[in-house]
Amino acid sequence: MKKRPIIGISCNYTKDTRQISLKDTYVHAIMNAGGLPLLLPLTADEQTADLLLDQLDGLLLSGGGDILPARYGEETLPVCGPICEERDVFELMITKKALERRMPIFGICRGIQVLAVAMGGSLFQDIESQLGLPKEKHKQEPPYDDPVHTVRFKEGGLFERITQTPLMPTNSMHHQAIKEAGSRLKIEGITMDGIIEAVSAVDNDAVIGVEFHPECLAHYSDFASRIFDYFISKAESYRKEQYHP
Ligand SMILES: [Mn+2]
Repeated sequence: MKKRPIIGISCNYTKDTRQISLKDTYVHAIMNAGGLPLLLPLTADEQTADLLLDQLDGLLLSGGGDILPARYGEETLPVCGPICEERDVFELMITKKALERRMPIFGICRGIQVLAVAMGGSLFQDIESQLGLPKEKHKQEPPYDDPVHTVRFKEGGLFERITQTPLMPTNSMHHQAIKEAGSRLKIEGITMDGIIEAVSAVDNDAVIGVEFHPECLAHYSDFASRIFDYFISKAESYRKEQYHP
């Protein structure tokens, strides 16, 4: 019996109404690529996080709000958006644990930022005010499957290999971005205005992140669906490595 790789997806948390939530575009992109999505609860308990990871073959860090700047060594500026402490704590903990296990990780939007902070990097708290970029360039209005900028992938790099293109038209729904990728992440793609939009781990090509939203493009963009196919193939390999008959 063939099992499908199980992909844990981190969710949003709204403390006021005690609601855990996730856009179903993530779920469908994982299922269409052959994975089995599992929505993750939030916990600050280390043992619970370990037990969750025991069930998974891959970790998808989804989009969402901002990370507390103190977690990357900065004071919070007025331009920083709302913070969810529970989500910061859970995602940074489970990401560090997944990295230790060498589990495949795919960070999207906030997820690439979580990946960067977990690996010692830092963020721009607001690219519009800190870099003087026009807001509409990276924070588009719906529909979100409409490309608004182009990401240029590193020549001969991992993302060029995955997507089979040097230039990928992408959507954009973020006001923060990676400032310093740190020594553990390779920069794999940037926009024409210099924003880091794709990374991979220096020591593990199963750990990737993007600032754009391929889950909203995957139904018609081969480039976007190839990224999900790649992630699921890495999760499949990881599952086989873990399985000891
Ligand atoms: Mn962008």
